[in-house]
Amino acid sequence: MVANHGTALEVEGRGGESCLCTARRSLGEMVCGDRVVWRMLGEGQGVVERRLPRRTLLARRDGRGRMKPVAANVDLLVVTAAPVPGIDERLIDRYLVAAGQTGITSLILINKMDLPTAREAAQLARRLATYGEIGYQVIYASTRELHGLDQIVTAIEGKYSVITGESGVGKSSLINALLPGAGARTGEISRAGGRGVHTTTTARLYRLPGGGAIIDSPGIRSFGPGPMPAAEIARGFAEFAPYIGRCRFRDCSHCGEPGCAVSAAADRGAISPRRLESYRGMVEEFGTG
Ligand SMILES: Nc1nc2c(ncn2[C@@H]2O[C@H](COP(=O)(O)OP(=O)(O)O)[C@@H](O)[C@H]2O)c(=O)[nH]1
Ligand SMILES: [Mg+2]
Ligand SMILES: [Zn+2]
Repeated sequence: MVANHGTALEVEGRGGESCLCTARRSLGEMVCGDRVVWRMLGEGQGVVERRLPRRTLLARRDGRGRMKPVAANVDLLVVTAAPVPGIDERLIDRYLVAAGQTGITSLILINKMDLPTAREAAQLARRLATYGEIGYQVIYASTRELHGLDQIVTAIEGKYSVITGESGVGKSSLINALLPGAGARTGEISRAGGRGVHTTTTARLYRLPGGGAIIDSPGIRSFGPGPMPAAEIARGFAEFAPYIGRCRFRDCSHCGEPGCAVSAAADRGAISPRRLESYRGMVEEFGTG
């Protein structure tokens, strides 16, 4: 499924033929990337008969605490951030945990690298070095100056990816830079808030020329995964792995218990204290014990 327009589902066949289908309630909540069995009824119109099982499902909590699907069946999450509107590592960490939980690999894309000075860029690279050290690919790019795009193409080629991140970081601009003619709508940064005005309202899947596809998603200011046990959140922090099971208490949540091997590792700089802080924030907010 290419896009869910609410009253209609836009689907695409193997041959690239696209079709608008009526959304039937019995199908349940449908999301971009869903694979469906559908039938053409007339010119560009059809009906979705059923949804196939999902290989992965990236979901988030909405303001009311309900889970909202973001994208289905993707292999790769491109977590995007930019010096404008600003980089929030805790938000990045949340995406990484949510993706890991459903079996999606993540990479981090820092866009708008035409904005910082060389000195600021070096500072930024130092600030984000942890991600590279723990095994995430970090790509620095500028969709405006078409810089770093070759690395992105190599990373996403042949895969199904979803691009997420705050509004205004340049997700839709990236789609347009990768796929001239895609026509993804982009927004000017509003002077008041420094954020892009709402332009992408529904997620949309774009096919890549070399196979695979990329899903553009609307910007969400605060991303939260669903409730999960602390141990599962900890699994989303790959660098904790060598210390798990080495704490004094078997059910240690690494939130300040005595004899905690994870805290000790942070104290001696073997893991980033900033990441531990981020983990603890998530346990407080989403942890179920
Ligand atoms: N300076 C700079 N601005 C960019 C870059 N990429 C996108 N923008 C601008 O950022 C704003 C938001 O872009 P958009 O693609 O709509 O962001 P989205 O909300 O993440 O989809 C637009 O004004 C773009 O022109 C970039 O690499 N450098
Ligand atoms: Mg957009
Ligand atoms: Zn511990």
